[in-house]
Amino acid sequence: MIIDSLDSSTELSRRVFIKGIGYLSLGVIFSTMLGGCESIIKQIENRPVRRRLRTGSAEVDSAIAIYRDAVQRMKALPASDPRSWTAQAALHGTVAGGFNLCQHGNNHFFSWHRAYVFYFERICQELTGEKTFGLPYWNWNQNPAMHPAFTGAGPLFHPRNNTSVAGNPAFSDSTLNPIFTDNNFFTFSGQVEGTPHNTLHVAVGGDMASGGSAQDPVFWMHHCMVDYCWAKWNIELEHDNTNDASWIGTSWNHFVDGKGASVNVTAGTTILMPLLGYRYEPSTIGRFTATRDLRAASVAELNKLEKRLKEGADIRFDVKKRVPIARGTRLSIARPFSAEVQVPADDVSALMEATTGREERVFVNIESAELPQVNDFFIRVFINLPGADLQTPTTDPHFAGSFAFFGRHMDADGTRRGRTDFLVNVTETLQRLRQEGQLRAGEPIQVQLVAVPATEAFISPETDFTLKSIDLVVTPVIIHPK
Ligand SMILES: [Cu+2]
Repeated sequence: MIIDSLDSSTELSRRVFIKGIGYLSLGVIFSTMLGGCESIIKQIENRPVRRRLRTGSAEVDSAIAIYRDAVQRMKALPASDPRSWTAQAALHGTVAGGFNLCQHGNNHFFSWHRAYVFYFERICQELTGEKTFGLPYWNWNQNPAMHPAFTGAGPLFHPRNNTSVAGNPAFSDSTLNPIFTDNNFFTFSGQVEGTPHNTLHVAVGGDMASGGSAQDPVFWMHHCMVDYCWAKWNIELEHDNTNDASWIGTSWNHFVDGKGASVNVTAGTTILMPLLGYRYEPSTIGRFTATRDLRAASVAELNKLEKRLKEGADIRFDVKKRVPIARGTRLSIARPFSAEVQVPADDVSALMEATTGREERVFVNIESAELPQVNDFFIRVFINLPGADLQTPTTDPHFAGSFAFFGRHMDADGTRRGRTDFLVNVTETLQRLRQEGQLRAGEPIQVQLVAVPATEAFISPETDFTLKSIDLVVTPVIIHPK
């Protein structure tokens, strides 16, 4: 407990965090943070601060200057040094070779990338001598245009297709609000990955849309934001992570610390990183405004928080009802796709109840049998709008959401590297259409998919691929997890 260690030795403060499976390596990881004679509270106050990238802030300008210096120093290291720019990017993948160790399309998307960004930050701190340096994050919801430090000439520049995601619905409040309201760890993670995360990679384009994405200096600001999404949801909005023992105990040994020494880190450890290893400057995402900074928390509050983070909750992805819409369909990106299903009366009432009771969520669940050969497009999902096409605005009441592909389907070793199943929350769309009399019991429910190019036109308009299934799924809302 934090409170126990306030007036105790460093040894005790280390021991506190090593109780239970998955937290074993914390003492080692945080030892430099927890060393010395400062109180834990002081140490928490002095943790690196990750700030929202923006112009007009001297603190952010100084973080950018340190980052620029770090990038130059990493680029100057030989590729044989595991801390070099090339070696760090290669952990994720390479442009030529595709994806490597990164976890996408599974439940370690958040945890693996948190560890990846954490040790990258440690390397930046070590190489620049700036021990309290915190990576800034690109809050694409509040600041859809890329920070100018990345677009002008210099070490932070990289060739890209787009430097702004303004107007892209994947980063809008109406997309992000329901995602951040979702208190199920699995569906939250899946939606953040498939929608804003994948879409940002595809929208920026160039290396960012490939396995070599971490070659682009802006990758780290994007993944710092993805990490902030998880931290905001978990810490500020007080939703719980899974307490599944195999999830907590999953470990990786391919990261290195600031000195280049190998570390072993578990997913359980990553849960405590935003409490003990760094601190986010809070900012707004959708309707969720910036809450109080953790720095202002009392010892008792931190104590409680640490306990809650470590406990997690018994969370599963339960599908209460599944209504199949389509199976084994060929999707051609050049043409809008529409599938309809005559939903049995009972199923319709179940769906209707689900959307009125607010105790359940309805998702369109799309599973792709493969990842497309090119990924320069997003997929928009509409309900009951047979004429939906590229011209249909995302303000149309039938528009439900969007997602993008990112990753490679299968490696030689059979490991899947990419998300092939997507969840688009259609609860509000169904409610709206029902109110407007456009969705009645006994009438078919249709799902339209429209591919939208990330740039002016598709690279290969003839691209097509197979969707394994399109379903409507109903999941219970977690009210009191435990
Ligand atoms: Cu990514």
